[in-house]
Amino acid sequence: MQRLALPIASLALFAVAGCATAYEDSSDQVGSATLSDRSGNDVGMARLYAQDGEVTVSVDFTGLSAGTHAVHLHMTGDCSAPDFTSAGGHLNPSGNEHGTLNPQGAHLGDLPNVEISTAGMGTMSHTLSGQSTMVLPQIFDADGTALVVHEGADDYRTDPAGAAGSRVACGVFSRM
Ligand SMILES: [Cu+2]
Ligand SMILES: [Zn+2]
Repeated sequence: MQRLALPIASLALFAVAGCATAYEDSSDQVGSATLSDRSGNDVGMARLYAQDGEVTVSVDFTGLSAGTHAVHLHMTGDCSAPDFTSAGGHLNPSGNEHGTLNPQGAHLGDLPNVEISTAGMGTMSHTLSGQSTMVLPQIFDADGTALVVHEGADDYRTDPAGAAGSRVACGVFSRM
């Protein structure tokens, strides 16, 4: 088994890397959001890609506090309030409860936690459930959509927001 395990792990790594590269193809990019913290500092960039009928959110973070942070799509593209509550609740067109570990979940806007290094860096990528023809009109609806980062981790089950604490960064998606 020991001799088999390594080549299989290598193949899995190769598959993941191949996938990430495909989504970095700028011709598939359909939107972006510049993320700002509460002091107005630039703390990263979120990009939306539409490929093979699905939508992927990829985020590069810089200058966030180290540790585990929740990341969500929030229903209103408005980061104007100092505490970012203007972005509203999670993007949830299906009327579900919050969290991938919640039997009544999840919201369309529920994304995986990101691990931020001591240097303040981190990346997160997630393919949203549903076809892009359904998902993109939800993201680019009349009042838009924001990507919000929280102070703490999402427990993936506590309705309505994963017990993730206050909002520390926010960015509004624009279409491209
Ligand atoms: Cu959130
Ligand atoms: Zn949620």
